[in-house]
Amino acid sequence: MSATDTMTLRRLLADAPNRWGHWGAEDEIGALNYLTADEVKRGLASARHGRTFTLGVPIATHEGDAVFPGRWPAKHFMVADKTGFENGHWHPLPGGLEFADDYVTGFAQAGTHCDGLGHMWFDDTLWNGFPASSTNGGMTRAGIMPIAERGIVGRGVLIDIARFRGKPALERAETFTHLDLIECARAQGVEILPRSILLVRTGWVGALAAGHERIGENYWEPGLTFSLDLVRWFDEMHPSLVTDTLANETTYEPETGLMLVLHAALMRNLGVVFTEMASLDALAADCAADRRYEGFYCASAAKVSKGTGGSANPVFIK
Ligand code: UVW
Repeated sequence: MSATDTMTLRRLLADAPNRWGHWGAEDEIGALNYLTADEVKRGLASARHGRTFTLGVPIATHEGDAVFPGRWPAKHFMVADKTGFENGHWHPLPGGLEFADDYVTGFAQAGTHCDGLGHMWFDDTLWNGFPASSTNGGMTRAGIMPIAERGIVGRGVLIDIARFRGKPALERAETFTHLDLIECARAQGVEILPRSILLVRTGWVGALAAGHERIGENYWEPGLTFSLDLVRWFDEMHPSLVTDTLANETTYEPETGLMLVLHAALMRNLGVVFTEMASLDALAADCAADRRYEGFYCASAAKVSKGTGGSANPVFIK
């Protein structure tokens, strides 16, 4: 590339695989099509002890939730509580029942959440070739609803990259590749099978919650980084991707400086469903203790009508 050329996603991904049309012109769930009934049964068979882990992060926390720059934390308001009954604003129901009621507001793309496949795009085209204009006023194509209706269910494999690298959490901008995932799985004694749901732990969400990392100017989180080989590996192995970072990938591709390249290469082009900001630390500690890194993964997103994403509280059963 000459100095005057500008790298773009179109150029970067010109030779990368693309699965538009693979499941028909109307498809809105992409690689979730790979999670068939057989995969659900494979997942169920991998649960041995019945130990259950919920992977959602708390929302509307007092300290302020971690959110990607440009978003703001969820807010929680009490609408009815005991004080309201004491000061006469509320009255007991016939029979004497009183109640607490509340209201929560926040970004669909915050907290532990799944992305609709149309959440990000380039060249005016979303997943499967849907026009970018279909996002206007609400997602009429490739929003969260079809994914929420389907659910994300199968054999989950925890890949604890942070522990593998001997640190509580990866550093800012630290990257890894599919080869690191494979190597880490091997060291853990677990196999990444085709169609596995990969839960990749960097320790980042835990570090943000503990205040060891902050979201500020020049935010750059650690994560998977783009290469053509990585995209081809996803296209051959068909995994779903769950991570404990805000965007499931390192923020900038180190070589080109392009931002969120895997949202384009995996989500937009291959239909890989992203679940972000999962809380994986407790599960990881348990896996390290018993050396079992697989189990039954079951999640779905909130059915936000025309939404770009929906919050989730995935369950992992070992
Ligand atoms: C960004 O939008 C940056 O990430 P997410 O996929 O959570 O929406």
